[in-house]
Order: sequence, then C-alpha cells, then structure tokens
Amino acid sequence: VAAPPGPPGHAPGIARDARRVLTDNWTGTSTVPSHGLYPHQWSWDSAFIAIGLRHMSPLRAQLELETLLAAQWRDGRVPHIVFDPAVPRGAYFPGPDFWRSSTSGRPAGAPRRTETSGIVQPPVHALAAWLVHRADPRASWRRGFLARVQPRLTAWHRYLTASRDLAGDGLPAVVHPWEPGMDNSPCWDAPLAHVTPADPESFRRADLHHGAAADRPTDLDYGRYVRLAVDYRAGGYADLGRPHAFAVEDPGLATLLALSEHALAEIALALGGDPRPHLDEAARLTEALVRRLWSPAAGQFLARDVRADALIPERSAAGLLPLALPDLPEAIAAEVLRTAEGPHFALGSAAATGLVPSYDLLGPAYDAGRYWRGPAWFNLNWLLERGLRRHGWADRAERLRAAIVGVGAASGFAEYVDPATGRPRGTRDFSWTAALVLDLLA
Ligand code: 9WN
Repeated sequence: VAAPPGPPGHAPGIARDARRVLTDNWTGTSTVPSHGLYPHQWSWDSAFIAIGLRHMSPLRAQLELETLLAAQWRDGRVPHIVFDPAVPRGAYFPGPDFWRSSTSGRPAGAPRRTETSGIVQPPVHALAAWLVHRADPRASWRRGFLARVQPRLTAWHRYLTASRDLAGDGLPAVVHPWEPGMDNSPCWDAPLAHVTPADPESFRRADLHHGAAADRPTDLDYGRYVRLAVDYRAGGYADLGRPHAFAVEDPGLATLLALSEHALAEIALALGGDPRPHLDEAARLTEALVRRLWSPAAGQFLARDVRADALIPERSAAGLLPLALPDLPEAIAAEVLRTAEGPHFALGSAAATGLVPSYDLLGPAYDAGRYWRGPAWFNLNWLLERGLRRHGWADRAERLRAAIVGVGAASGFAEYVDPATGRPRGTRDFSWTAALVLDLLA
C-alpha cells in the first residue's frame, strides 16, 4: 500500500471528511452529485460514486448502481438523469416536465413509472460494478449482484455500439453536448455553431441559483442545449435513420466503453461465462478509436464531427484518457504521455497543481474557471492515474494520486479547480470528488 500524501496523520482526516460528504449526499437508494446544484441521480456520477462508496459500504455501492440501472430503457439506454419525485419541480432545469420520458420516450421503451432524461452519459458502469464486486466479493455473491447487473450492462453497451454508431464505422456518437459529460468543452463550439438556440424566454435556468455565472456555461450554450434536446424528444428519442444537428465521436466516451467492456469480460469470467466476446469487443473498440480519433500531428486523440466527417482541432483532456486502456499500442501511449506532460496539459508540473486541465492550457478558448473549458476535474485525473499505473509509470501515478488527494481535500471536495492554483470552483462537497479521493486513499 502506498504511503498517504501530506503530513502524517492528515489522511485519516481526509478520508473522514470524504465519507461525510458521501453520507450527506446519500438519499437512501442513491447519491446526489450535490444537494443544491444537482439534486437527482446522474449516470456517470453514480459510477464514480460507487467506486468510492465501496470502501464505506459495499451494499450502498451496489444499490447505487442498481438504482440507476433500474431506470434503463427497453432499448438499452441508461438515462443520464434519474429524477427523484420528492425534489420540487423547478429545482433543476431541465427537469422531468421537460424530458417527458414516460410519454415521449415510450417508443424507445422508457420506464412508465420513473421519470428520466432521454440522453446518456459515458458508460463507466461496468467498470464500477466490477470494482464494487471486488471490494467485497462475499457481500456481492450474497446478493447475486453481478448476475443481477450483467444483463443490463450488456444491453447498455449494445445500445451504444448498435444504435449510436451513427457513422457506421465502429464508434458510438453522442447527439448532445451533455452526453460526453463535458458540457461546454471548446471541442463542441464548432459543431454547435450551426444549431439555432431556443428562444431564451422558453426556458428558465436553475443552475445560476447555485453556481457563479462565470463558472458555468453561458446562456447561448443553454439555448443550444435546449434546442437539441427538444428536437431529440420530438423524434421520440430515436437514434438511427433521422438527422442529428449534433453528432460527435468523443475519445472519452469511447475509452470508457472499451474499459467497461474489459470489465464485462472479468464479470463474465467470474460468473462462469465466456470472456472472449467482451475482450474481442474491447479490442475492436480500441482499434476503431485509434483508426478514427488518433491524431499523430496532435500527439493525442481528438473528437470527430460526424456530420463534417472531420477531426475537431481542439485539445480536450478526453483525448488523453485512452491511456487507461490496457491494449493501447505502447508507441501511442508514450506519445499521449508526452503530450500530457508537455505545455498543453502540464501533467505533474511542480509549478502548478500537477492535475491536468480539462482543456488545452494554450488553447484559444482556455478559461481557468469556466466548467469544462479549462478547470481540472477529479474524475478525469483519476482515470489518468489508472492509465499511468497501467502502463508501468508508477512514480508518475503516485505523484498524480497525491495531487488528487491533496488538492481534492484542500478544495473542500470542489466540483473543479483552477489547474494552476487549485482554487476551488463550482459547487463544494461534490460527491465524485469525495468518492475518488476516498478510493485513492484506500
Ligand atoms: C448536465 C452532474 C453533472 C455531471 C456532468 C456535468 C454537469 C449537468 C449540468 O453535472 O452536467 O448533465 O446541469 O450542468 O457537466 O459531467 O455529470 O454532476
């Protein structure tokens, strides 16, 4: 076990504080990302949260994932939000009245009694399920946890690889900037430019009651988010055979799908099944990722605009995440590392926090405080830490681990931080920050 960072005696206090955040944000069947800003259950948040919760309560970690998967649609999609009916309408926008899943989503098999959004987020869930199982196999076998979640996780992946392969060339596409989980990344600026924003009078944002406007997406961004979601809803949330004003292949989402496919292989093996189809699928996804999104000139992966059939020349930290893949060719992994440690991302820099920013430090749109346009996020850095370890760069992984724990705790488990100074931005007591810090202390 690696030594905890910081002065001796510091880490137990950090772990205690992280546990307190997860306890406060637990609703009884799942965990909110934060009570004020995000008062429902979010998809990829729940996966990261379960990864931390497994060290506190393997049972709660199992329930977290089961609650989310219980809201899965018949077509296999796992919605990005599962709404809590006890939360007042208007507390979050867009809420259940906007998505109208139980009516508009019926053709795609949305649940009748649970209200959800109609879009998705990155599939971190099989990875989380496998890590939760491993934390306490006896507690998992006792409840038949793996057997319970396996069919749902398999259907979820099938939805992404079949219904979302919009280009027909082997990678899933996202149809809304909320889907890759990095809402206002500068990568989406160009593909969004031709989307006509919805009338600002037609909706009311709730996020600005809880977050500083300078830390959040702009009103123009929101107008476009609303337009895309309204159009998707009007089409019954159908994917294939209809035009999408926004269709993008994201290296972050594709990486997480491939990683989760590896986890499904482990799950199949544990259940006495055949891991090979999942390993083959993971290899196929990794190959497609390299073929469609690797940019030798940039030394990193880039997103692809499916409508323009072109790579988007903006550097997001999502383009470093393939480092987490076990079967990424070593020459590419070495290039990605070079880019991560270079001036665009400053991974491990002693002059800054050592965390990677969400977007290129030298990019024209860089903004140290605004959401996914620069700030450092803890989930991305947690994934990179795994990648460094996976490829044998243990010292670097250890330094990143210490930075995540140290900066995460000092920021009050902020949603995101200024990557140079560590100054907290966004909401505090954010669940996945606490969960992933806890995981790295375990
Ligand atoms: C929209 C909950 C979610 C995260 C996303 C993050 C943010 C929502 C919002 O919060 O998005 O889904 O209202 O801005 O971008 O990654 O899952 O924490």
